[in-house]
Formats: sequence, C-alpha cells, structure tokens
Amino acid sequence: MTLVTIRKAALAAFGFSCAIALVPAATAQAESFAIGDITIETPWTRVTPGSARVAGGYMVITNNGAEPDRLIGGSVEIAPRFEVHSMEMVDGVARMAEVEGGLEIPPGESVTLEPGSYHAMFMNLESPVVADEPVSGTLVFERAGEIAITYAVAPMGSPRAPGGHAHDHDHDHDHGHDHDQNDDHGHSHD
Ligand SMILES: [Cu+2]
Repeated sequence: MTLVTIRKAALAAFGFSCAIALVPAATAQAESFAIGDITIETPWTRVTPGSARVAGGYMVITNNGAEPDRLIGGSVEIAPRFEVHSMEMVDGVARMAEVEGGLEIPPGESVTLEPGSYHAMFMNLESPVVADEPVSGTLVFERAGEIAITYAVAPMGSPRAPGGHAHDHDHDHDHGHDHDQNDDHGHSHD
C-alpha cells in the first residue's frame, strides 16, 4: 500500500510540473499582463502612415492593491521616447500634455488609456506601426516596477482595440484637431 501511495504522489508531481511547463506557451499570445498589484489589459496601438512621427498606446490599467501607484514611464522598440499624455478640451480645442508626475492608478480602480483621453505616446518614431506586427515595449510603475508588454495593432485611426473589444464610449472625437489621425500634432518635442 505504501508503494502505491508513493507512485500516486510521483504521478501527481509529474502532472504538476507538466502544467507549469505549459504556462509560457499558453501565455505567449496573452493580451493581459500583470506585475505586483497592477494588471494591464489589451495594450494596443494603431497602424501609422509612413510619415508618422508619433503613435498612441492604449490599454486598461487596474490597481488591485491597497496603495496608489503611478505609471511613470516606459519604452517601445520603435521609438526613442515614451510619454504619458492627457487630452482635454480647452476653449473648444483638444490639447494634450505630458502627465506630470506620472498617471495615478488609484487602489481598486482602473484607468483607461484610449483615443481622446489618456494615452501613451511614442515619440519620434523610428519605424512605422505595421499591421500584424505587435509592438514590444515596457511600462514603468512607481510601486510595481517595470514590465514588458506587447501592443496589438489596430487599423489606422481605429477607435478601439483590435478584436472588437467592446469599449465604445460615445466621446466626440471629431473635433477637428489632428492628433488621432495625423503624424504630427503640433508638439515641439525634439
Ligand atoms: Cu499625445
């Protein structure tokens, strides 16, 4: 009887290690990422015209912890500079600006980065965003630290993540400024 018990235990251990070994393959195409108390869902960007100098990065960031955290930086493989921007209407004109001190992610809450709102901005693109070529990068959080993520690629000008992610807020994005579609929205970054 003792022998049988041991063999069962050995089988259980074998099964367990197999399950662990499968995890990397299963998550290779995942659209969500996590580090510490932070989860990042569905990072996405958009195909850019060949002449584009910037591209936007969008995602939903959730803080599952009890303390506030901040998105304070990041990087992407296709551009030397990564910024976190806000966008708001000022006297009928859309203005965007770098979020000073990082974008706060309050405990227990989610912050959505999306066209027309907060977004990551890839500055001074060295290569365009191309369909079906996900963009690798990192995000840096004040508390949770640095995490590697991958942005899925939506069509040029798409208002939402590829794959029909139901996030269809009814913002008025058609306010005539050129951030969403064009390559240079008047920033004077060098
Ligand atoms: Cu921007």
